[in-house]
Amino acid sequence: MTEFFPTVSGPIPYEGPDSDNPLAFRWYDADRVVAGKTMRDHLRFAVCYWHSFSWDGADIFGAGTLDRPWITDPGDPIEAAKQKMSAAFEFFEKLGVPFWSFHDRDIAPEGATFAESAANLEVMVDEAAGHMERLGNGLLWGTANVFSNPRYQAGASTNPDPEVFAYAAGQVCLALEATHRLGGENYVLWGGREGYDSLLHTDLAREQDQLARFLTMVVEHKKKIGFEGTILLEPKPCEPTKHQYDFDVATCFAFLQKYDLLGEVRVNIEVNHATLSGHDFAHEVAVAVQSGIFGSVDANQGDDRLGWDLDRFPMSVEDMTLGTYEILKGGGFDTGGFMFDTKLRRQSIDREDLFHGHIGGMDTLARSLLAASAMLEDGALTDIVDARYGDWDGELGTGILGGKTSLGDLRDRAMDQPEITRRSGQQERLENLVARYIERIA
Ligand code: XLS
Ligand code: NI
Ligand code: NI
Repeated sequence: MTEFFPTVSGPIPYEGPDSDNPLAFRWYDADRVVAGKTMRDHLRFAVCYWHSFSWDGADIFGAGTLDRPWITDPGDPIEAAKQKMSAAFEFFEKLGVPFWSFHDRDIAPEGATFAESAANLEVMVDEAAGHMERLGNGLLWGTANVFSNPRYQAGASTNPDPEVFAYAAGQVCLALEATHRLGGENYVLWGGREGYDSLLHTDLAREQDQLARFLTMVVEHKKKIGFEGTILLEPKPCEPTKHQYDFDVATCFAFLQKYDLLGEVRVNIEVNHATLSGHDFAHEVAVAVQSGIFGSVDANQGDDRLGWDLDRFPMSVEDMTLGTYEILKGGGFDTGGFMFDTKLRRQSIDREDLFHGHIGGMDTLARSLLAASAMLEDGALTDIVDARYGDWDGELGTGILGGKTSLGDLRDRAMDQPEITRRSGQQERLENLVARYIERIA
């Protein structure tokens, strides 16, 4: 069998923070126990198939740049797909990553008809099952690409043409079954082209109802086939459409409530989608946790000055620490994990660069885990937050929240009260505290 990554023997070893070896982890020590669980079980890393193995570096301004010998056309599309899959599994094995993720069209070529596409998918799911058995790795999630083919130009479930809805439903049905067959822990629905570019030809109410019906059918089918993974929506505010319906976590929460899907569907939060929606990653996690819909994370970051989905590997320990802190505070991942929905930069053309990107991302998140869990264990911030709201447990607070006090009561009470004493919010002190936890990681 061709070896696609001959310069890396793998599995990538853990060598500690003093190591200068670029092909070693400095922080991610899979077996190290942190707050009662190994790093492997806390972080649940996954590599994505699409950007890492199906993409050759092409962008809207130019052709592919990356050295990707497995993306060739040997004449037979299934042989090509098998070759790509062996490159992917060689990479998963050498990196030493416990999970992977795919779209149906990443692993199997689209055929001339629906039936042909279905047959291709079946062959490639068998192939993947063989690789997974050999390697003993897991599938974090599967999904369907219902946005690339021109038939989806006006969306999949939100299309004005019910024929397109029906076709997409068939495709998602097969992708869900494939995910189930491969033991997937989740099934993801990113909105793709579920949104609009112009209100002049869009019926918002109909499109939302269609989306809800589609999602309900997915939930029904999940139960029918006995899939025990979690169904996840992936919020994103824009791109490719001007306004995506799954704008952010709060929007998804409202949607799930309105259509009675709470308890059935959670969210997959992408770090850079949070940025694009004008939020911090930590904010999106916190909103999901408090709404009971936190599921999984796509760990790719953006760039503060470029307003599109850049899919960079996460390199900011500070940003990731704040998000990881919210995840841990909420009890950590259940079926979710940190998935690298990440792209290399277009000039990082060597195959080995795929290792450097993932090693850096995994180390960033391992450091974030260490800082966040120390903060949580010491109660460094929780004690301050508890004290800050402590008066709500007193007579006044419980009276108000218990519904015993009226607006008029509070008017009367205010008549005899002296001016209120204010307290410092100490934001800078707390920011320094977080910085100290990050400095102290060991
Ligand atoms: C696009 C999304 C996509 C999903 C999977 O912005 O991040 O890659 O994660 O369809
Ligand atoms: Ni994503
Ligand atoms: Ni994205």
